[in-house]
This record gives sequence, structure tokens and C-alpha cells, in this order.
Amino acid sequence: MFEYAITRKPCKAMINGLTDHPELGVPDYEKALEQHAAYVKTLEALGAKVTVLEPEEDYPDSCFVEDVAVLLPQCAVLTRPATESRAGEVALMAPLLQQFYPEEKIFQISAPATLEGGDVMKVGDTLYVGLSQRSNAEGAAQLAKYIAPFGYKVVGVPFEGVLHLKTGAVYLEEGQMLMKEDFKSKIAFAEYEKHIAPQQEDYAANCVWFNGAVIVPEGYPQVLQTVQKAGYQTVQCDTGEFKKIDGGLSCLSLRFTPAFA
Ligand code: CIR
Repeated sequence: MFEYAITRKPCKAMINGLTDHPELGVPDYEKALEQHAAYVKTLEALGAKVTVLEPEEDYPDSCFVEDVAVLLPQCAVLTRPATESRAGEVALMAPLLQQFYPEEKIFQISAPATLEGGDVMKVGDTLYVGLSQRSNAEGAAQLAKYIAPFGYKVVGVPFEGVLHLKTGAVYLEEGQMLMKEDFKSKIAFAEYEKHIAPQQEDYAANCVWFNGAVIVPEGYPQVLQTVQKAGYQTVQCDTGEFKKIDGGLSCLSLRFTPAFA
């Protein structure tokens, strides 16, 4: 169960957010604010105490807070985003984490490593780390070093075709994963029950398990049905404006329960 979530409102500069899909158009800022507010309400309705940080105009992608930290009950690891335009987002998050974790339990990924939280999928005491254009082997190795004393191990998962590992696959707890069709042959995921997001709905492979329910992006009826059939209560959130800059449901929040509260 998660007790807390951290989010950051999108800034006006989000219209200049990084994207591999310019054909989807430029985000509508007002709509994005509405979608973000509804997302926060959804997390609250599922029992989260949500911190909503103010927009940061110097960082167009700063609403995607998932990428700047990996939060476990026992420790927090600040990441090192691979793109220059996002590097400064980490320092914006650091002071807030000190409210939840003692200073000696907050670690920092450093050069030449790169790591983004969207590439980190926690399954019990295993953290699968996508080896991607954003997260490298050195990033996975540094993460492994910091979290090993707390009983966690890291398994690297090379992939291609999407931005982050969790763009293509997410853990729904209870031994079940939701993933894009082409992720299902990954050896690392062999032991899990797999639910597939069909190609025309592959954006919705990025759902969020939160305290027993699964948040599904609005507008993906097949994935919605698949998740319901898998036995989950579902709730939908429209993330259409964030999709235009490659953002999914999970990247809009950090979800965690520190052991120190
Ligand atoms: C980026 O390219 O970094 C942002 N436009 C999107 C980040 C999405 N984050 C995520 O999937 N965890």
C-alpha cells in the first residue's frame, strides 16, 4: 500500500516538452491543468496524501516527477536524467524528500550514470531497470549498490521502441503484469502472468496500480476491460495532453510509503 504521492502541476512551458510524437500536436495548457487536477483527486480518492508542487517554468517536463527519484520504504535515490533540459529537476525535488527520509538514507546517482524513474519497475524486492536511451548500465549498477543493503536487487532489461521501461510494461501486483505485445517475450518477465495491451492501445500499457485499484488512461476500452477481467477495480483518468509530450499516467507521480514517518 502507498501512503503518499508527490506530483507537480504542469507549467506553461510544457508546450515545449520533449516529445518523440510531434504529430500528436502541442498540449493545451488549460486542459492539461484540468487533467492534472483530476489525477490528483483520483490518487486522493484511493487514499493517498498527495503533495502538489507548484509549476516550474524553467523545466518544461517537470510535471513528470516519477523520473527524478526512486522511492523505497527504506531509502530514496535521486536520479540523473539523461537529457540536459531535465537535469535540474532533481535539485528541485531533493528538499521535499528530506521531509520523508533521513539525510543518510537519500542517495544520488552520479555521472557517468544516467537513470530515470520511468525505467524503474519495482516487483517486490526486485527492481527491473530498463536499459534505454535514458538509463544506462552504470545507472542500474549505482542503483543496485545503494539499495542492496536494504535487500533489493536490480535486473537490467534492455528494450527499444518506447521511451521508458514502464511505457511498455507495468506491474499490477499479485504476480500480474500489463504490457505491450512486444514486451511479452522478455525473459526477465517469464514468471509473471501477462496481460497484453493491443497495438492500437499500447499507450495504455502504462497504467498505475494504487492501493488495490488500477488507474487506466481514459479512452482505451480494450485495456480497461483486460484490467477489469484480471480482477481489478479500475478508475480512469484522461492524460491526453500529457501523451503529446510522451507522458503517461505513472510519470505524473511518485508513489511511496517511507518507513520513517
Ligand atoms: C521526457 O521526454 O522526458 C518527457 N517528455 C516525458 C517523460 C515521461 N516520463 C515517464 O514515462 N516516466
